[in-house]
Parts: sequence; structure tokens; C-alpha cells
Amino acid sequence: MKKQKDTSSATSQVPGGAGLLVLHGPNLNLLGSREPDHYGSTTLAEINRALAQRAEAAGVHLEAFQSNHEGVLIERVHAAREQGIRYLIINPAAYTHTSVALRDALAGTDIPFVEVHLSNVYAREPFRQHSYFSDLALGVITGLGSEGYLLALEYLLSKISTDQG
Ligand code: CA2
Repeated sequence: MKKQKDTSSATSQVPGGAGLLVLHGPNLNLLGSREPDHYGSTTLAEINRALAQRAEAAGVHLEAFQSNHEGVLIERVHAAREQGIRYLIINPAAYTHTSVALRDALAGTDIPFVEVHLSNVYAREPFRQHSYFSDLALGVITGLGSEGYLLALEYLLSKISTDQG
């Protein structure tokens, strides 16, 4: 099988921790090209760059990863545990509403995470109003576009600085 494209971007290492991982689910690689009414016009690369820059300014290592495949995302979550990732930001995209397997991976690794959605899932079709992740999440940000990722990051950076005392 062709190796999945890893859209990761790494910044400086934080002492004593592997930092943050941002996971993007299926079709989010299309951001900025189609459906701007729902998902805005910012590309995934622009979102990842803004997150990496903000994390770097705080001295925190941040990687981002997108896949259109459930098993690849699950394996990235498993690898995150091996890596010692402290917190995750995840937009599971359509897997939000379908994937017990990805939920179980997050529950099994016990890495605290914030769930982010670009669109307001509660203002859309009823099937988008159930998430397999929200009850496990530290919190959920939905409907604030790409800014939602940055808000999630600000929250986690403040947690990291509190954790470090
Ligand atoms: O609002 C969100 O962030 C979603 O997680 C996005 C998912 C959707 O299935 C969820 O219900 C809510 C869909 C991502 C698809 O992204 C595209 C981006 C550009 C063009 C087409 C699809």
C-alpha cells in the first residue's frame, strides 16, 4: 500500500515532553478548495502552519497529521502514546459520527484531547449531532472555523504551563 502522506510539521522540542499532536480526519486535506460555506477558505497547510508557529512561540513541540483512513489514524494515536505526546487536538471529521474504533484508540491510550469541528455540527444534519468522542474529550469547540484549532491550542498551552508548575 502506498505510504500515507504525513502533513506533519515539527518545531522545537519542549524539555521533558513530546508535546502536542493535531489529528485531522478524512477529507480535511480538501480544505480551502471546496465547500467554503461550511469549512471556510483556509487550507489545512495554513492551519497547521499557524498552529506550529504558535506552539513554537510557546516553546512546545507540535506535529500535525491528516489521513483519509481510519486504521492509519488509529495507528497514529497508538504511536502518539509511544512518543509520549501530552495532549491531542483532533477533528475526526466524518469519523466523529461513525468510528467506535478511533474512539477506542483514544480511550485506550488515555491521552487527553480537545475535539474541534470547523462547522457548527449542531446547526447541520441530525446525524452530525452525535459524536463518539465528545464524552471523552476535555472539551469540544464547534462552529468557530479554523480559529477553533487555535483556541484549543491556547487552552492546551496553558495546561502545559500549569502542568510544568
Ligand atoms: O465541521 C467539521 O470540522 C467536521 O468535522 C467536518 C467533517 C464533517 O463530516 C463533520 O460532520 C464536521 C467533514 C470534513 C470534510 O472536509 C471537506 C473540506 C473541504 C471540502 C470538502 C470536504
